Amino acid sequence: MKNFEIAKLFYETADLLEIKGENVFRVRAYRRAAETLESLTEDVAAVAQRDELQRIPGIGKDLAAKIEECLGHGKIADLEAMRKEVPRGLLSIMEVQGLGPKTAKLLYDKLGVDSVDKLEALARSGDILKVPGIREKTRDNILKGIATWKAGQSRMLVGRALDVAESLVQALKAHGGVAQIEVAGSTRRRRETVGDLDILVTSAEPARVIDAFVSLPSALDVLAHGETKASIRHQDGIQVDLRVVEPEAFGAALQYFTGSKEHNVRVREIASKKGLKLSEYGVFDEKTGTRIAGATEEEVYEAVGLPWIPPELRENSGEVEAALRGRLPDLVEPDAIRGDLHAHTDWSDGHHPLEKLIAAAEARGYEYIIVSDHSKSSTVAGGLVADELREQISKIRELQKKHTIRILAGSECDILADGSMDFPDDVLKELDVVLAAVHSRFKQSRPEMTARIVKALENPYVNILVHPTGRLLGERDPYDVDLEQVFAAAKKHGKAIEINASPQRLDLKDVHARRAAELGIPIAINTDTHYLENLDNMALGIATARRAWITKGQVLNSLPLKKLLAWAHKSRP
Ligand code: DGT
Ligand code: CA
Ligand code: CA
Repeated sequence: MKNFEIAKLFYETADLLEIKGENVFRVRAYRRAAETLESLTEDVAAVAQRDELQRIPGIGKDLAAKIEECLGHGKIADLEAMRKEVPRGLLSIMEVQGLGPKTAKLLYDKLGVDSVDKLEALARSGDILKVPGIREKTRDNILKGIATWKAGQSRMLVGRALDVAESLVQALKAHGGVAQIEVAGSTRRRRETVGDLDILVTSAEPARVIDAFVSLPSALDVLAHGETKASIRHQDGIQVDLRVVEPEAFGAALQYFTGSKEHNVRVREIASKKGLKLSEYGVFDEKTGTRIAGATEEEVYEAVGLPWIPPELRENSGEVEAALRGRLPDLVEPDAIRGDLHAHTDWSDGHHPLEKLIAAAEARGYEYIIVSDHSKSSTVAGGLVADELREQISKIRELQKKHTIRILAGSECDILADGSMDFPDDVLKELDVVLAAVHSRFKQSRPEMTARIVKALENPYVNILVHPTGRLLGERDPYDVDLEQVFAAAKKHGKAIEINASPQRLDLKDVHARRAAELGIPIAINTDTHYLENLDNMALGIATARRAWITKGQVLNSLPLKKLLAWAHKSRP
């Protein structure tokens, strides 16, 4: 568990303790500990490993034990118990900022407010002002809080959605009664953000599965509760739809609920031309109504005359036509990746020593790993000056003697505002691979930003343009840049472009990566690791590459080491 996740549980504990009218000092202790955890720069797991939790200000023996519990079990038993005591409706309205636990309880007791919708209606009508202690100002704050809550209810990053989905699948399996289970919808297609989760199940005991689902501790609200269908609002703020379907229709349902809607429309048209009816229940002969297929997706596609189409391609962006012509791309698979070409260490803003990064990459069976810390102008990220970089290079060469994995000396070198590189050529030439990135002056005009990046790509030592648009999903828009010109320069000078696999970035995004790859630009799929577990994000980068129709042959880091180095050094003077 990450610091912020534990903090979230502590905040919730504090709220519930307060509702229950527990000792105010205990309530305050949890809140303060949560704040401390949020501002802690180090991973609390690392502190726990050193057995130094109680050295953190405000963390005593009890709270240290709770942190250990989170790290060990991913939850707090006391909190789980309290969640069961406090009505769900009350919990759900407490998510609204500006509405403290006391006011929430008051509204729940006096007016029966048990949903955000009800709260909003009563706040707008002014009825909540009748409750003693609720003033105009409280009402304004509540309405503002509701607006923020609604904004936060919008789409979730696919990385997080996958984690939530996986935990739900595990929980449902653990309850028993589940035969087949799959996550469908945009999550299965690996869209960069997800509106809601769609889970499909087959079961001999649908009621058992549905009851288990709506009773999950992570279910804040039950939005619908039918015999074979239910929807909940998950504590992480996403809606989850669960459907129990017949085994003979599982493939058809999976195909239908994976979407996209536009893809499904095209497939149904093709079915219809063949005199077939395709629905979530199966493929049927239109005249006789006989079922032709439905148990597996493969047989559903086959019945309408198509090969199985990978979910990442199902966006009606040419995949159906390609499938009809037998020209679906042979999409890149995880085992094609021979190494990671973007990773940080604690020499700059990474959270682990160099040695740990190397060991982790080696444990993954990678053939190579790069060390690409920031350059000096990225001061907030602790960028290295030339001497420090040289020191790091010699350290890498020394460590190399003890390892079979090839440790590549690199740098994530800033592209300065005028397009020059943060290190001079005589420093860059000591590196095995050079990454170039924009980290400042994001607001430059489109012509300025484009010229800046194009100039960087002209540098003979630069190899890979990383996170090419600088976007942070839901936080920062991409900078204004003419990607066509950037791609043209990359192509002309033989440079690669990155798909940054970090869930907040996924930059280049799918459609742009598809264009770059079509132009023949090598695509590097990199994790930009800052915490060792970020190495796992490679899967998201690969998913994005697959959504971009990218094949193994187009991926830079599918090259064996020798070829990679030959490529990286070919334009050097
Ligand atoms: P999301 O949740 O907004 O990220 O996107 P999806 O694609 O998961 O969409 P969702 O959850 O509304 O529905 C899941 C899939 O179910 C969708 O991709 C296709 C299918 N589906 C849902 N409603 C319809 C519909 O009205 N017509 C058709 N053809 N398919 C639908
Ligand atoms: Ca969905
Ligand atoms: Ca849905």
